[in-house]
Amino acid sequence: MARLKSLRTKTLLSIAGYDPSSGAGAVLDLAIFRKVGFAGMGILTAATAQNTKKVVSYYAPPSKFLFLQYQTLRREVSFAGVKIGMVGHRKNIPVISRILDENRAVPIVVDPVFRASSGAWLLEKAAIPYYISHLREKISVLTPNLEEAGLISGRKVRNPEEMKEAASRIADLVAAPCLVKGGHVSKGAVDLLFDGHRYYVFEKGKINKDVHGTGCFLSSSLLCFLVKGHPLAKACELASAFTHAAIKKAVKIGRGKPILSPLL
Ligand code: PXL
Repeated sequence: MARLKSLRTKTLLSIAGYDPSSGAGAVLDLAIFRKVGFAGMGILTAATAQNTKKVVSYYAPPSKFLFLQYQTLRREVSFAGVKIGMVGHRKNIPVISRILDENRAVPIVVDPVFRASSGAWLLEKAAIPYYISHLREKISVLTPNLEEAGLISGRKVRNPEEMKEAASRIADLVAAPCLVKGGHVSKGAVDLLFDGHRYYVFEKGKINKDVHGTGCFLSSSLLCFLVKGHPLAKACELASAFTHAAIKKAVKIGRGKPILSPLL
């Protein structure tokens, strides 16, 4: 009986970086997958050296090794959904694109991680158009924050009107819906979805708390809600609310930003 249950448990894959503080990246993704009721597996694009204050450096293993990690898991497991976070190196982009080709039938959530909130670049800026072109027509939804939306669309994104423009422009570029995350410190921030037809605005209320890992939290919980069968707009609403609740409970462990714990 227990064996039958484990065979029915759906497995989600995170393709992401390792944050030793556990506040973001693959560690957080896997904790959320498990918290929501899925099995979680992760393949690492890069290992960072960071604490709760800042990213000091990172190392991306050769892209062949990323593919080997995927292939090795894939020999025995099928994935019910895939989340992509930090890419780490432009050479990982074609490998990720190939993995997406092999997982066309399941939800794919992409969180475009370009820069840590402490300022360090996690993917070279010049690789952004290359990255976006490799995601085109292969993903379910892209979830940039305001800065990432600006870097992808080429225009500043500071308010709900600019979020709307950026969301539709980005949806055109990737040929997929776009959820722009409206920041976590400004008053009355919103998340805004453009699904290719219309806009949806998710009010977040105000929390004056700058928390590490909110982007990873939102995108990995969004993947969970999609795989559970919710339509996109409902899944975004649930993920936005789940993230908001987690921000309220974030804990300060080091001297830097508070971090999220899906177990609290
Ligand atoms: O929050 C973005 C992010 C994602 N993934 C990893 C990170 C960070 C930010 O520091 O280190 C691995």
